[in-house]
Amino acid sequence: MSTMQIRVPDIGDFSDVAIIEILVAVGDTIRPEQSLVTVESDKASMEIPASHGGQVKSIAVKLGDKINQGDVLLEIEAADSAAAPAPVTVAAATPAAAPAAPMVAAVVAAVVAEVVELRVPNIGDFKDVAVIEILAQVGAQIEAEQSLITVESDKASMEIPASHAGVLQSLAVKLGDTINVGDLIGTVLLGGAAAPSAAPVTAPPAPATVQPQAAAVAAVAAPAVTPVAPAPAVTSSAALAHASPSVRKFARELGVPLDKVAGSGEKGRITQADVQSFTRSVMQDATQLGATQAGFTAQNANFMPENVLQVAPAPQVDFSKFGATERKALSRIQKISGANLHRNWVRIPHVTNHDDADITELEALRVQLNAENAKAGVKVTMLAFIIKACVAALQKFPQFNASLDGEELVLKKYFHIGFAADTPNGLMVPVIKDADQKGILQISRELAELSAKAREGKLSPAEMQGACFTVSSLGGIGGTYFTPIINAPEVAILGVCKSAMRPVWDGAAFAPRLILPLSLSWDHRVIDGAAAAKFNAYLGQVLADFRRVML
Ligand code: CAO
Repeated sequence: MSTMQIRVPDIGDFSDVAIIEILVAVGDTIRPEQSLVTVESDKASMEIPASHGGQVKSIAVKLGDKINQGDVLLEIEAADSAAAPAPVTVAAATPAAAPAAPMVAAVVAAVVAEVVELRVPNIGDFKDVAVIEILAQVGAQIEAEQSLITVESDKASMEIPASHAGVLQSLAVKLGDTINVGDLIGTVLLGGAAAPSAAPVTAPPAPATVQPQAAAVAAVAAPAVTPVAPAPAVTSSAALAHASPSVRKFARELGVPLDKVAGSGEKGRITQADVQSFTRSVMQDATQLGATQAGFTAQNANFMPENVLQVAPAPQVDFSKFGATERKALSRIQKISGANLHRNWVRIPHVTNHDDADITELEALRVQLNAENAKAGVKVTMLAFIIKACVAALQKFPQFNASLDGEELVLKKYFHIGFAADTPNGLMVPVIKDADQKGILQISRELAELSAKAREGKLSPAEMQGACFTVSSLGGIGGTYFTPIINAPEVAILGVCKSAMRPVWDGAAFAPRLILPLSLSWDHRVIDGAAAAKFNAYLGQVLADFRRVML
């Protein structure tokens, strides 16, 4: 074993580039070519891989440090065989004959009269890289060095700037195109102000910096970003959020944590508009935080409390260090319900009361009803009775059938009960409308129909709207008690778990009784503990003796 230093390899013309991510930790065992740090300039970002494998003894850099070729990154303990010839692939990837040049090359230009073709310059080992952003519009005046497009490989992204100022006449690429050295990006009319949108430019000013030439300029203006080594099969989960360098810079200036921003671009890429809308959403939430409104607005779906509450960001862990991993995108429903649940959990001061209901007799009735109705094809589950019992409790305790609107309580005179349904795509909450006016068989029928629709992803928006109160039943699955999250703008939710036979003292002896565990979460701004305890107790009484539903 020997100790060796891992240094920054030849990274082309990157100099004084800031470290924005450290991808390894002391004690990690690293492989040659594993990414160690991510650096970023104002135009490109790249990961710097290890030249050797071994165990990390110390890290010589920290976030924000500016580094250059030759700087020490890490010290590792390497097996002696590994310390021999350095298998550095990064430096080798730099085109050997390329002259020193700006970090991102000027675009190769071929000039025809006053119109200059903008082509992809030498971008080192970048091949078939995807265009992920178009940064300029046809008809717009562009400046020399202004970024035209962003391209991205699996390890780095870079912006390709214009070599000449003028009016962008055409774009030859679109999002998703893959490009290579020499490909046409577009054409620019040298000099002149932007054309009015409808009118063509008829009198372009004389070219300022490029002499008209008949043939394409063959020489490469400069090498571009030094490409990094090929990605290892399992990449760091602490990998960069999907955003171009300019968006990263923009986000940094605003103090926006990119890992909290949902990307709306191609493949979930974060655009400047996403950063702006995140900022708007956080600002709005910050101003609304003190308000006593539980209502949901689409704009605050991305609410990130740490931005307001100043808590530390979630840890970024490279799980692949500990074993094999696989990444799976959240479903659309998971994303939507996740944002809503998060908001509700943060905004509503939840308290959960647990209680038990004796459903021995009710279960006997349920079994009997199912025997009688077997031919009718309607299966009665305990959930139908629970929904009906909840209606009775809501009628007795109206503040549970309410929503908070500013400093007023909206008391509802209707009884629409939502129920949580577990579907392959995530949690959905269909609604049984006017449950007070429906019998157990009708509610059972609707439960079955709505559950089936939920699982098939066929619920209409109307079938998921208007609930006053929600029941989340895990009774068919198991468990004893849990703490359900209130489905805002409702003010309470009942969680139900699996009933079980338990010995209950009847004053003289223990008797076997079927006990249903109840968990009622309630909004402490609207309800207090005494009311919640009474609600649960009454619910228990109704379930124990269902005749009380008629009271
Ligand atoms: N105790 C004991 N058994 C129960 C029970 C209870 N509280 N509730 C239901 N069961 C039994 C049913 O009687 C049925 O038994 P059989 O198969 O022997 O007839 C079995 O459990 C399955 O019931 P079910 O789940 O099909 O029907 P349901 O009406 O009770 O529930 C639905 C329907 C859609 C609510 C349920 O299928 C579901 O999706 N539950 C999950 C809800 C959820 O995910 N909540 C968590 C939200 S927070 O993440």
